[in-house]
Amino acid sequence: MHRHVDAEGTSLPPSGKVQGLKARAVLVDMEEGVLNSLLTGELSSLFDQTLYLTSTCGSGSGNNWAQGYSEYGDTYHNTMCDLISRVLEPCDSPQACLFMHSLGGGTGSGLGSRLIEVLQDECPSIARVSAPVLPSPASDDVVTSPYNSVMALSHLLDSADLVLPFDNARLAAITDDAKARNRGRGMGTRKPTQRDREREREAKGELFKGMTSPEKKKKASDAFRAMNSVAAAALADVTASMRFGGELNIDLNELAVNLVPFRQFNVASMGMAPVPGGPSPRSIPSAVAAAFDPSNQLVSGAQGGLRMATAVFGRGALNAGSLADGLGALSGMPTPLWAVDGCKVGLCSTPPSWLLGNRTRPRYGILSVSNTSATRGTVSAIHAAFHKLHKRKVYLHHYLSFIDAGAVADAGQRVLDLVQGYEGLERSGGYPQGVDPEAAGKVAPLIM
Ligand SMILES: Nc1nc2c(ncn2[C@@H]2O[C@H](COP(=O)(O)OP(=O)(O)OP(=O)(O)O)[C@@H](O)[C@H]2O)c(=O)[nH]1
Ligand SMILES: [Mg+2]
Repeated sequence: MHRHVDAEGTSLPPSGKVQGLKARAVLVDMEEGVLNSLLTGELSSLFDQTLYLTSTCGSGSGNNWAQGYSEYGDTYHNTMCDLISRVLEPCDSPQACLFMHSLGGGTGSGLGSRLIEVLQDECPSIARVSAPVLPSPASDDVVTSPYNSVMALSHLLDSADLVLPFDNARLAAITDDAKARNRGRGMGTRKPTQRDREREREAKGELFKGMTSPEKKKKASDAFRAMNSVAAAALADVTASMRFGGELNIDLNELAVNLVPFRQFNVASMGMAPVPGGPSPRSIPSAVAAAFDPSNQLVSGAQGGLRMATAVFGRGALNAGSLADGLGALSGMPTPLWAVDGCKVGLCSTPPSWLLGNRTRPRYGILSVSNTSATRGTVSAIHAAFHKLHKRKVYLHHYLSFIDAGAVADAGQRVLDLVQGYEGLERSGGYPQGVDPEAAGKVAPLIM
């Protein structure tokens, strides 16, 4: 994930004392100002100042997936290939790439989808793990986000090996809870504050009403900063065994194999305990149980459903035995017979870092990753928002400047097929269409 470098940024051999680190990362945004702020901001020394892609006209993709995917995707195809080879060639054994992008706008969703496909074409053996941010109706300022989300998701279903989404609604709820907790107890008895009123308005989707543009920007960037720290903490857990030692290592490519029993169901949901700003669990079993609890999930409605595959990452002061005790929490979830033993366990000896909003560094932390049919709820909400616009052809003409109407309709159908695929899985007890449970050996009883 990093290169060892000296003070001048020149690469050093991977063994030996670490003097400095450069992320093996490529930064992409079609708005030049956004990239400049990263390359000159607090974290600038972490990035290679030559591994980036931006547009020379610098105006973004206009919140239009199709512009990002088609126009910028075509224009910058060769540049993307070049960046991929420059970042991967110096690696001894590259295994996986992690893509962090939003699905609501035009660049992260459109050019992001295209970049994953370029990697798939150029280096098919490298696992592609996407960690997209799903828009939340309450705080989203992009009216076309339902189109962008469906277009991007339909591509990720085919091009990513594993999709680990973050739902902005969940990230906002977690950071709001942390703030309320920090303000102290007695929430029920005190007068509502300005922030409480804002949360109420957020819930009704009115947060930005009546605000001027700079006010909106400031509000959104403060909120995003806190929400991004939750997403960063989860990704730090997922990648912990690539950066620190521990008893049981899980690489991203292994995760992508273990969590996807059927190619068409490649979306998994994460949960953490503690969440940033949340209470520290009292014991390891309670931490494992909390990591599967709805209040600690990073995607809405991800609990319940049929559990097809699970990974549990433990970090800090715990060992395989203490973690195994906690895994009893899984036994309450409906599971097809073939998935009963399907829990991948990772153990990293370094505890999670000091989380934003926590007074003390947790001694240990758990991250759960579950591939369950409950993802149906999230996917179906994305499809419903898309369908509301698409059936009336609202905003469609913007997309038709870059792609044809059939591509939009096909993407909607692809996402709807996924929803129906989950329903079929639940009906059959864990066998997708095309797999006959009788022929596969036994009818699958559910373990409840
Ligand atoms: N969690 C989180 N969500 C964000 C952040 N910035 C934007 N979003 C969400 O992402 C969506 C908009 O995507 P952006 O990333 O702003 O758009 P973009 O990919 O730059 O695309 P264009 O601006 O159209 O070129 C909306 O749903 C926002 O709510 C952020 O820093 N954190
Ligand atoms: Mg942008």
